[in-house]
Amino acid sequence: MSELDKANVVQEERVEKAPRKRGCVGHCLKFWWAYLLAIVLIVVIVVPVVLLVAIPKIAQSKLDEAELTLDGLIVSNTQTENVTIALNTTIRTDGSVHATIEAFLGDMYLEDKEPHVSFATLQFPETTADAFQTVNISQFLPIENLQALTDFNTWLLANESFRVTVKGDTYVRVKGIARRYPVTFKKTLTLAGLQTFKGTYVTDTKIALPSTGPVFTGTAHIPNRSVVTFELGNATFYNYLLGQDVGEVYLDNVILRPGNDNQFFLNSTIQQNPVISALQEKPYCDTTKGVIPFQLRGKTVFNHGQPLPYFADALGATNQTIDLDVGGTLFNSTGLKFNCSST
Ligand SMILES: *[C@@H]1O[C@H](CO)[C@@H](O)[C@H](O)[C@H]1NC(C)=O
Ligand SMILES: *[C@@H]1O[C@H](CO)[C@@H](O)[C@H](O)[C@H]1NC(C)=O
Ligand SMILES: *[C@@H]1O[C@H](CO)[C@@H](O)[C@H](O)[C@H]1NC(C)=O
Ligand SMILES: *[C@@H]1O[C@H](CO)[C@@H](O)[C@H](O)[C@H]1NC(C)=O
Ligand SMILES: *[C@@H]1O[C@H](CO)[C@@H](O)[C@H](O)[C@H]1NC(C)=O
Ligand SMILES: *[C@@H]1O[C@H](CO)[C@@H](O)[C@H](O)[C@H]1NC(C)=O
Ligand SMILES: *[C@@H]1O[C@H](CO)[C@@H](O)[C@H](O)[C@H]1NC(C)=O
Ligand SMILES: *[C@@H]1O[C@H](CO)[C@@H](O)[C@H](O)[C@H]1NC(C)=O
Ligand SMILES: *[C@@H]1O[C@H](CO)[C@@H](O)[C@H](O)[C@H]1NC(C)=O
Ligand SMILES: CC(=O)N[C@H]1CO[C@H](CO)[C@@H](O)[C@@H]1O
Repeated sequence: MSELDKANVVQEERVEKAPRKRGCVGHCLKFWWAYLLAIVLIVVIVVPVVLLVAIPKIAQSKLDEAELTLDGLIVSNTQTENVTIALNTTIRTDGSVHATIEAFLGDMYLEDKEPHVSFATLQFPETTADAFQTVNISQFLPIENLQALTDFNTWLLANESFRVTVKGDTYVRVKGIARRYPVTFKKTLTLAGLQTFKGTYVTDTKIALPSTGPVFTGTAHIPNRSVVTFELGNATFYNYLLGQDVGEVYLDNVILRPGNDNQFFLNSTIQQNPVISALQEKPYCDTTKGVIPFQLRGKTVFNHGQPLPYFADALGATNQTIDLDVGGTLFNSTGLKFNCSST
């Protein structure tokens, strides 16, 4: 590019710039109403869009990202028509938003059972969006849907793990903004189930032989796999031996707890003949050395005289196998020893 050309370019630029400035002033003065209109439009449309659309969206997505964990669940004062329910929960967020989530009613239901029917409605207190906070709830709960509560107990009892959702409509207040924004609190928790008390064993077994029939007693050790504490009371079970109903098993004053070796006195009536014939059958007469598997299935649950169908029917939905050393107990208690029958 020659010197002259460069000068021309500079010249051209100058020539072009000057009228633009003048034009703007003129333009601005001439179209001041257009600029005013633009500012008004920003105030009237953009600000409300931020306030009404963007913030609620952010509030909802921050709430959706928050994590809820259940640290403890206690069901106590269990009566036929009501219970006291207590939950200790932790809510974790990224802590980036200064907001308050208003108190709300949260419905709890089994996530994997359709249709979704609430088994408990809990009053969740006002919370903040802090990075870490514990929310503990304790409330009296009238049983509004017996079937839903029974289903929850059944799943808790039978499954290795299962999912529960807490859902409620509430409002979020963001610091510095007067408006409250509607949001939906919806969290799905995965809870450990009791696996039909798999691993229960009975120690200190004894057999008494009163005229009314054999009475088998012992100490039941029930594993605690879940975070739940349940006040059951007095539970009665059907007792099956090789598919045959042979008596009843009683567990008194049962309060199931986590973080505790759940030990209960076990008392049962068992019919003599089916047990004696089992003791003479293979594999119980040789391989298992008198240890026989029994199936227990819930029959009734009474707490201080009140029937608790939501526990009884849950315990009645599945059979739980426990191995009892009947042969050894009988030998220790009575000196009787049975051999394999020849037939
Ligand atoms: C909640 O935590 C408190 C304090 O550790 C404890 O006393 C209470 O039993 C817990 N409740 C539940 C439902 O886990
Ligand atoms: C709870 O239920 C029992 C019956 O199961 C009833 O007698 C009692 O009055 C109920 N308690 C309340 C506070 O409603
Ligand atoms: C809730 O219970 C936990 C124990 O699980 C306890 O550490 C915490 O202080 C309790 N929080 C409130 C707000 O009571
Ligand atoms: C939980 O247990 C119930 C009852 O036994 C069963 O119907 C259901 O499919 C199980 N659900 C899961 C998620 O394991
Ligand atoms: C429990 O076992 C008994 C005896 O084997 C059987 O009749 C019954 O159908 C079983 N019940 C369930 C729910 O599996
Ligand atoms: C065990 O059960 C039998 C039969 O119901 C009953 O007679 C007995 O009193 C019970 N024993 C104890 C210690 O509960
Ligand atoms: C369980 O039954 C026994 C004997 O009938 C009774 O004394 C006790 O109060 C009952 N316990 C509960 C929690 O109902
Ligand atoms: C029977 O007695 C022996 C010796 O005291 C003991 O080792 C065993 O555990 C007892 N068996 C039962 C089932 O009580
Ligand atoms: C089982 O066999 C032993 C030794 O063989 C014998 O002493 C005992 O009497 C037998 N028991 C019965 C119930 O027949
Ligand atoms: C399976 C389970 O959670 N077991 C717990 C039961 O409670 C004891 C404390 O008594 C814990 O050590 C176990 O981990």
